Amino acid sequence: MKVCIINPPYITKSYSSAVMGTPLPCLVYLKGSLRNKNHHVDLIDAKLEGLSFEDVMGRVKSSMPDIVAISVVTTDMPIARDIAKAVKEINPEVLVIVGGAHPTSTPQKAVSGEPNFDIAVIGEGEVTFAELIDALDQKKDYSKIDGIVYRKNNEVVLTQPRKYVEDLDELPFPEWKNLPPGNMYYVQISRGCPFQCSFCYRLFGQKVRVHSPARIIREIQSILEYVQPEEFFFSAATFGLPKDHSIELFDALIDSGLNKKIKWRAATRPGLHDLDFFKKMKEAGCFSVGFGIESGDEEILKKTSKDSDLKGIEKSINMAKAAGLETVGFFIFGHPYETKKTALKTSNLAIKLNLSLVTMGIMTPWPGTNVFEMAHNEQGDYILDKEQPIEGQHKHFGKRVLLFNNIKLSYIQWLRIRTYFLLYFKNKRFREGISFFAKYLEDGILFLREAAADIIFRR
Ligand code: B12
Ligand code: SF4
Repeated sequence: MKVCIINPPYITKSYSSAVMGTPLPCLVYLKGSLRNKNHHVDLIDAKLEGLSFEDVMGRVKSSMPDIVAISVVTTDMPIARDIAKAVKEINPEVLVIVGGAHPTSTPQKAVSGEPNFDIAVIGEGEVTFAELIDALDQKKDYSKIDGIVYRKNNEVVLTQPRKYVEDLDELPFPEWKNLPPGNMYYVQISRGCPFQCSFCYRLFGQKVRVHSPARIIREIQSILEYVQPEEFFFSAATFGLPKDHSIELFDALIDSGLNKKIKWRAATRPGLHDLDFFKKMKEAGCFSVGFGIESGDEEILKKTSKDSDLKGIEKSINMAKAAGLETVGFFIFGHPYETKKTALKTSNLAIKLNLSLVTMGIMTPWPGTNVFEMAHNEQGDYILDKEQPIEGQHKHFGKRVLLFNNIKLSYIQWLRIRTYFLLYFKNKRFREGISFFAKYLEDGILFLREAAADIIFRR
């Protein structure tokens, strides 16, 4: 079978310029699962290569695959639909398979109302995809394959859920050189998260499953054999769980000498690690640690089920700084029951913590989350524009569908600008501030346009 696996292009050009250069892991994982099976597999990572929709379709047309497989997060849905439609226009016999966070969190809707998506893979993809492609190749019945959704006589059929792979090392070793070189590489450490934050969909369940340190080291070495990336991102829902595994990994990085050869970053949550842990992280080659801080209000923190408090947040950040790590803070405005007062506290906390970098997001009700349910049930002081499709719920599509009873979007936009500005200038980090604003100039203009629209339309 000739299979083409696609990571769709970014919707906006400016966004792509800021984050281009990072290969999408699931493409190499999925290709790995078809290794030694006599299939021909092409990968198109449009985001990595900065390809447009037309570029992608040009490549698909020239390779003429039997199957086009698309990886879809919710924000990619409009462009994934366009690709599937264009594929069917070229040849209606080509089968389109989708997978990723969006179909996984919306299994009932993954193919219904989507005439150009034939089959969706739900959950962890490697094993399901390999079984499915084999069945299609051998023209066998695929109705017994776990973890898929498809249409049969206009009915949507959902098969049994796919069980998670317990030992991640059983998954095929990814061959990153199947993609053009990038400047930042995600290396998967674990899958699953035991926490239950109200705004997050846990893609791979609650149980944390890990790759062995030996395999992680081997994967990094295999990447270094053909490219010297600027940095690695140790990908995990919450880095540092379980602790013993992390310590073993740090030791393996130190013993192999990789700690001196690579720079890596990771993201975790406050209140989980102590000073010794951060010091060991630093010794193992980590240069930056991100924290999901979310809010500066104690009550909101309780309501997000984040299970952290302001004291713990400050302590964690100070320890990471004391260990010599850069600190990144992820914050969200628009938590359930957010008010002007609580949002201002979030802005003030971000400035006070004097983090190396902050991202101030606005709540998006991703499917499968408590926030999504609350928004649909008009709880949490949310106002939802139900006319908008779910994938419209993102800033890059213009109109936001989630609004708030107690706080205007224009005020949130003002708070975001205030935070970015005061983080640098109140903390007297003038040079850094100027280079931050210069780096994100293009995004900044879009952001200001968005903010201006919210102010003009009094949203
Ligand atoms: C770590 C993480 C990240 C990391 C690394 C992501 C990565 N791709 O490895 C970073 C920081 C880069 C990131 C970025 C983003 N993330 Co994120 N991320 C997570 C997190 C915490 C864990 C996900 C994970 O372990 N990924 C590992 C990879 C291997 O999984 P995967 O790419 O989905 O691929 C597997 C399956 O989905 C499937 N699959 C995927 N594509 C396809 C395609 C086909 C054809 C098939 C058959 C199967 C298949 O098979 C793959 C292998 O098993 C989850 C939350 C959670 N607790 O689970 C959020 C989460 C997935 N992220 C989310 C979002 C929104 C994003 C961003 C869009 C944020 C943004 N605005 O830029 C980007 C999108 C990047 C992308 N295209 O993946 C949302 C997705 C919601 C949604 N409905 O779309 C989640 C669920 C968090 C939330 N807010 O609820 N993320
Ligand atoms: S936000 Fe982080 S800690 Fe919370 S459920 Fe998602 S991955 Fe887990």
